[in-house]
Amino acid sequence: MSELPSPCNQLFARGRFIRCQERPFIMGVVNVTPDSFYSGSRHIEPERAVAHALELVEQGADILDVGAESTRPGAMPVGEEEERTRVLPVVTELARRVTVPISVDTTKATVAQAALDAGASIINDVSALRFDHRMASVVARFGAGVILMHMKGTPLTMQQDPCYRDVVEDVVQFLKDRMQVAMKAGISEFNIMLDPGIGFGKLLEHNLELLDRLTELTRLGRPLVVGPSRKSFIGQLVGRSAEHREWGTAAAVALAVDRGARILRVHDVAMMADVVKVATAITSRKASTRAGA
Ligand code: HH2
Repeated sequence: MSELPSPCNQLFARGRFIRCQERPFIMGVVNVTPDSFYSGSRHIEPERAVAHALELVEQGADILDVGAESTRPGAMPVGEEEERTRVLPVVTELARRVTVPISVDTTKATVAQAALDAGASIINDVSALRFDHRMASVVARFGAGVILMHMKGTPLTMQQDPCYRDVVEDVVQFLKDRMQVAMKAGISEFNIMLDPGIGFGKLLEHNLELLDRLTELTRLGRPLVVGPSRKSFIGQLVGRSAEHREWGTAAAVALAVDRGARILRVHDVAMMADVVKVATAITSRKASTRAGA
């Protein structure tokens, strides 16, 4: 039986109830970029990006995440105008054609504002509102959902010898602080999702520990977004390029579901939808057994 959402972890985006407490949601990645780390996700022409997004919805995506600036380690930043030009036609067309919520992966307030005007309802800010001081007020004004993600430094610097006292405690403290900043700026707690930022300023061991101890992040009381899809920590373990990391991704997704992830950000929606269904069937059985014991 599915768990009913408790009031403290309900999630809304522009007034719409996102039911990810009833079952984990799949967020499908749509990259309108020429340089994302996984070649299968690059769709720089808007028509191809839209076609790909529609396919992901067919395959079971509960949310679409449209991004126009690669955040892979060492990526060169994209200018504001260029990012807006890439993202807007795709969001505008998708807002007409899909009913699932559209998230936009950006750290720039002007891009976020234009995307929200065009019909997006979630801002996925990998800087957790740090890179653009106007971002929080844009999100607040629209009552948009927002993903606050942990990253050490910036995409240009984040993999330069990242070190932590205790990676889980440090990420928890960072997310707690960013949540306070967001709420002070007028963003409702009910609009916030949190993400440990797999691969963002983390060594292999940090990524593994965060995934293993993900349950500890659930004490923050907000839905957890987790994005392990095809990332390099999987490559380090299985010795394969990003094009051949779907099985490794499946293992990470299944364990993240077991440890409390509510939104899985993935490239391979059809495959990971099956993985999430099976993992959820097993974990919810454990929960109901505990409840009945
Ligand atoms: N990972 C990427 C981008 N955005 N957002 C959140 N909230 N969590 C993540 O783990 C995350 C993210 C990297 O993946 P991708 O978009 O496929 O790559 P690129 O940044 O190279 O376009």
